[in-house]
Amino acid sequence: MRLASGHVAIQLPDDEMKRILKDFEGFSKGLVRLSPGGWVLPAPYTKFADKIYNTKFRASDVVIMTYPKCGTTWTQEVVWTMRNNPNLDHPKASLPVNVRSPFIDSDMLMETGRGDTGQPTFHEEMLKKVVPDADPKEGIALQLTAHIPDPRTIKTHLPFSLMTPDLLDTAKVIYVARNPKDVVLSFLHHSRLIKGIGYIGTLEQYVDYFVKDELIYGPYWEHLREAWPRRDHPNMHFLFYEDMKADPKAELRKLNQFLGTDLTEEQLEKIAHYTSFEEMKKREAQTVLPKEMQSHFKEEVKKKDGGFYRKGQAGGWKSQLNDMQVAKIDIWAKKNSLKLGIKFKHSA
Ligand code: PPS
Repeated sequence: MRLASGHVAIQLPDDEMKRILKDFEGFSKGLVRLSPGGWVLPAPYTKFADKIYNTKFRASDVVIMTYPKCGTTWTQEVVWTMRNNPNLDHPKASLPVNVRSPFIDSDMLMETGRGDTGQPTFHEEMLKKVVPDADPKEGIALQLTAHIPDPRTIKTHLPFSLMTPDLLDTAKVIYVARNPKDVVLSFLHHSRLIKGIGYIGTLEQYVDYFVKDELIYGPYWEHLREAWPRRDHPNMHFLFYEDMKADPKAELRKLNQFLGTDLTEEQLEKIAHYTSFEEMKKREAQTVLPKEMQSHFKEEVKKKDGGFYRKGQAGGWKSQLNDMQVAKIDIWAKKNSLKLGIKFKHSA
């Protein structure tokens, strides 16, 4: 199938899908691989791809673009708060992050994870509140994106090539990158927690999926390769998770300039505290894992390994990956990071 972006989407062959389904129980609707780029995405992506690609962005939009688990939600909360809630008194601040700041490509994931009861899902209910006459089949996230008031803060895990080519000339983009060794552990946890992914394999196998570019939204390095050369574009802000972790206030100051929000030092100080790992974790049950979504995640994984906010560390991989896993990622990372000229903190 040819997409508006010019990519061709092909269903993964049966034998490959069979192998993947043994480890990822949630991908029952299949996966597609796009050419060029090798992007791996849930098969329902093809239903929404052209609508996402043809989305009209506005000058007041901020798009937060990341490979999964690189600090998207943190950045969404920081940016939404800076632009909409600078004095921390907004009445809707405890709504789910993805309702205030829609995840434009998430319809394919909701499709994949859609449940068992036949009742309207939590997201469908949320959509009805914002857009009463919307038809959820046309895309919940897409319609939320179209209807939330300006200024919009939009999340995507898609790379530049799957978004409209004039994105950067129209809207502001914040690209967030994170050390792949922490990403793999965070993504592993997420893949076990969320039933729509339903990963039941080992860490060892998951590292293999990662370095073979078989996880959704990958290849990881290709995602970065499309963003890194654009880092000096005036509408682009390139952010490292590790820098936010080391000095959130300094990164918020840079964002204040980039966004033109003109916040005071005191406001930035309060927002840095409000968006710290500990504070965001306290709001987890409202903003990312509301009880209405309980059927979408595995309670036993949450109890054992943590919820959406797992550890929130930079370099946490050092106590969790063994030498063999580190070596596999190093070989793969060295080849790619040298080519790109990008360096991550906490790499060794
Ligand atoms: S997703 O599902 O792809 O949108 O996930 P994403 O939000 O990109 O990444 C989730 C990881 O970011 C951590 N996180 C934070 N770290 C530090 N400070 C704050 N405030 C914060 N908020 C989220 C979150 O805990 C996930 O990382 P891990 O390593 O799994 O803890």
